[in-house]
Amino acid sequence: MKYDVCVIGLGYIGLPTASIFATRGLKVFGVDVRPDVVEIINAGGLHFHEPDLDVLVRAAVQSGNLRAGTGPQPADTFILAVPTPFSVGPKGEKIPDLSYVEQAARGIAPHVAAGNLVILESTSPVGTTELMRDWLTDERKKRGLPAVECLYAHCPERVLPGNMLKELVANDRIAGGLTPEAGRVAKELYQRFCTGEIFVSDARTAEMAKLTENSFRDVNIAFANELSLICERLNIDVWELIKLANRHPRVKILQPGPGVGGHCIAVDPWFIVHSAPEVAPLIRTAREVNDSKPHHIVARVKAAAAKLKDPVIACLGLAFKADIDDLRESPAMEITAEIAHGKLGRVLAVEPHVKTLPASLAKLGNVTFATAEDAVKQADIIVLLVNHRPFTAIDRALLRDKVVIDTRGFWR
Ligand code: SAJ
Repeated sequence: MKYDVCVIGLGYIGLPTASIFATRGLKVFGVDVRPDVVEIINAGGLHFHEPDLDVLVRAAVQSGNLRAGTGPQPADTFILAVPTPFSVGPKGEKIPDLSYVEQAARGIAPHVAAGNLVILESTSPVGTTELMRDWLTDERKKRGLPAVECLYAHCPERVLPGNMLKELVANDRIAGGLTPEAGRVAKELYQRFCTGEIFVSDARTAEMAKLTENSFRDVNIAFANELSLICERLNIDVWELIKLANRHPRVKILQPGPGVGGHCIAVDPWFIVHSAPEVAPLIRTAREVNDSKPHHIVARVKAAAAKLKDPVIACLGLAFKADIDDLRESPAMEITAEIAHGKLGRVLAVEPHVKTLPASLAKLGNVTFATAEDAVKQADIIVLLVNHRPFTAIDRALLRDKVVIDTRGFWR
């Protein structure tokens, strides 16, 4: 059977994208290297949490328009939505790891036909769409298959974890073609579900636009984080300061916190730095400021713990941001682990969005999973790491006579 769309990678982006195309009547085949993920999806289930996504996936599978498997199938359009992490080089430099994109491009090579549209959705360094085309072409040659003319485009996603379904439909998008025709055809495809405006551009600009958006945010959060350090030194409430400064009509400072987590903002700026290191000192420094923030919080906890005998330390929140359950690349996890590892005290870890203590913390020995209420009651030091909504229920009277390190300005 020939599909309309074949989506490679059924993670945070690939699965919603595959599902939404399927619910709009296209025949979609989803591919993932993990057989357990394929099985869950074919049963109409979901292997991670995102509000309302379960309903969409179930509808897509039940309609018969979405099937998943571990290998690609022929289709008119192929969409690559695989991870693009970085690896760390010998001098600590961050090097984009494009191995998943290469694997996916080579994997679809035997299945493409002339005129197919091949889209890279993964956030990628400038030039990756061209590499994708080259890997695909090379793989066909290696296999003795005839060369085929395909259309190639980069169409980055912009959805915010926690609000994905709305943003997937409503956000404006960029369709960056290696040729103008590729951009135009990609635009037509996304118009199937996207109510936002779709701008056609070239692939390199589209790649850079995505990196720029997340770097913009990273640099601005770094500004807020640097202000928080300055204010601590000068004994000023940074949240009060930012609130006042933001009353200027052209000032919009973001919020300081315990660091920047997630798989996007803390990663993508490094792709720019890697491509043009000599001319990206600001973007690099912002990354360094944000990456240093967790260590600064741990130093504050250490100083407080040193004044107490056998302190109990409550770490409130483990996710990388408010009201989600995603613990990966989370500064809150990093801080909690560092506190436990440094044996600063007995640690009570609180995360209302997960059921058990993550294994990486459990193995440290001195960390116990607790409810917010128990942790706050028992602790001598309370470290607020994530501004989760359920924490508003904490009785503020319980904070009295305790050391409170509020990294988000939650209780000010
Ligand atoms: N953070 C702060 N202060 C702030 C805002 C955020 O410390 O004022 C922290 C958060 O706590 C979190 C991190 O930054 O640790 C990132 O959170 P986020 O909500 O800003 O962004 P993500 O990583 O969930 O999603 C981002 C979004 N990009 C932009 O807003 C420019 C999203 O639209 C992208 O689609 C996504 O990256 C992605 O996939 O690239």
